[in-house]
Amino acid sequence: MKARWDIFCSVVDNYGDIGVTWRLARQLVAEHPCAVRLWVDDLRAFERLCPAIDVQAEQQVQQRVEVRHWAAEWSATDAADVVIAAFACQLPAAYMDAMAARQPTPLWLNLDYLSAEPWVIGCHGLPSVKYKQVQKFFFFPGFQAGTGGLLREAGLLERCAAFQRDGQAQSEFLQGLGVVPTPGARLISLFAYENTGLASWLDALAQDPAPTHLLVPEGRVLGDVQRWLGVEALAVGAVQQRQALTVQVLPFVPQDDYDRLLWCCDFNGVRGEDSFVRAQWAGKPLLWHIYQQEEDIHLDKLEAFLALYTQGLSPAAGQALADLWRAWNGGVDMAGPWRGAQKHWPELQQHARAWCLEQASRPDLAAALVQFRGNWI
Ligand code: TRH
Repeated sequence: MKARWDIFCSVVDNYGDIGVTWRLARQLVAEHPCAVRLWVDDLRAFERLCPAIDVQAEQQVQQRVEVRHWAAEWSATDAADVVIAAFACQLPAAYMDAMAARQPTPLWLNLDYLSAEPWVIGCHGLPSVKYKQVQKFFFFPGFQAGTGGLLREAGLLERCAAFQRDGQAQSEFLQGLGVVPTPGARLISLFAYENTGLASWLDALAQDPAPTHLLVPEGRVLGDVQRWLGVEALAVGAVQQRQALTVQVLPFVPQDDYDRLLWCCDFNGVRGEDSFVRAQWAGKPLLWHIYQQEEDIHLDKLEAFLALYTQGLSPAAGQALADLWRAWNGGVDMAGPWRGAQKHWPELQQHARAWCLEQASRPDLAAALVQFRGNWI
């Protein structure tokens, strides 16, 4: 019999919360004997990643996942076998009572934010708070053994490799987005938050002898792009050229298409949590714009990831990559660090592939969750 899972997602900011939970829900139903209800408080944010969502529906099925609107007014419902509170969201009080009343007691997990910090290994799987007799556990995604791993669907790397080998499939996909890259141009995607360092990077790309086609999905960085171009507005589909740099605005596409975009590009600027992981699965060099947190604690996370990721790179290439990422996240001049990274490009490319394969050799997060439950029972 299928185990019943409830995943609760409160959309706090941006698309990471829904991006991660939607991906997890789909994978659990596709690859494990699980029936999943995904409770989401903001269906409009969800719609951006999954245009089939009916934002008015209290209840609907999408890709075999039962999607429930998590309304402010909670209607009584029974508790599932496994309950996931994503990113420490607060469950409805009545649902917590339903959990406590249920026999057998459900497994209650907090799916935490992704971090490469070493303490994560020691905290993954530990008991957290208790509600009546229901114990909550920490579940930490991560990059190392002893963590919950990363979301990675079955066959993902194979699909990516097949697409990357198929020039025609890539051209057709890009054409579908209105993109016809200049022959020989380096293709870069850019998904980022506002960034004061952007102008210096775009200057460097424009002045580079090699052409670049920069694809910018609609979103927060667009204002900075617009200012650099000196234009009033930038609508989806807009194409602007400055010297060697072509800039094109893309629509926000469904999650699976966003993967294809990352797979097509030579270099991907990503942000937050989920796009950051997807860019790693693309096996291409990447630039991470980390989600800013109070008191700059995100910088510790950045350094922790860099410490792991640069292992296996030569000291010079590791330094160049770290300089680039630090400049980007500091919002400072990118021209020098960008040119510095260019000198190590073949090594950075090879390393991105090796990192991807190394990460893929670990159990994926959905499998780890199912395993955790198996051990708990
Ligand atoms: O949107 P984000 O900035 O989300 C953030 C982070 O997760 C951050 O850690 C968290 O604290 C904060 O939200 C609340 O970045 P992220 O995580 O990459 O999520 C973006 C999602 O949007 C991801 O699932 C990919 C998806 N996406 C598309 O589906 N289509 C697109 O065209 C693009 C650009 C993104």
